[in-house]
Amino acid sequence: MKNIVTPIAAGLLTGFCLAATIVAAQAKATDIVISQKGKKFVPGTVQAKVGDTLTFVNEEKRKRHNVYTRSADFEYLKIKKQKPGDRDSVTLKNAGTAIIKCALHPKMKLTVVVTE
Ligand SMILES: [Cu+2]
Repeated sequence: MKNIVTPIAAGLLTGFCLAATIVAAQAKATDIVISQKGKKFVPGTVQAKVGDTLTFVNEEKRKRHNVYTRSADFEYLKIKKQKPGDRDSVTLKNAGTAIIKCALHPKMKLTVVVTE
């Protein structure tokens, strides 16, 4: 009987530990709000962690924006089109530095420094 109970107990313990780790990781994730206003990303630089979300809010009266990057490993940071009032989010999957731009306004630039 001992031989059967021990692996089950070990399995349960591992399950609890995994669940606790996942809950802790989710609790730490932050939503970082970036405003697009006056043809700028505000703020222009953000520090983030893997798992955090970047939420882009177009606060212009008329202008449209979009979000893209040519930074390696961050190609998924992309929002095709944002009308005034639109609010779109992307979750950071990896560490590194991403330079985010808007194709419609080449001077718009946002630097995102992502750590583990
Ligand atoms: Cu723009």
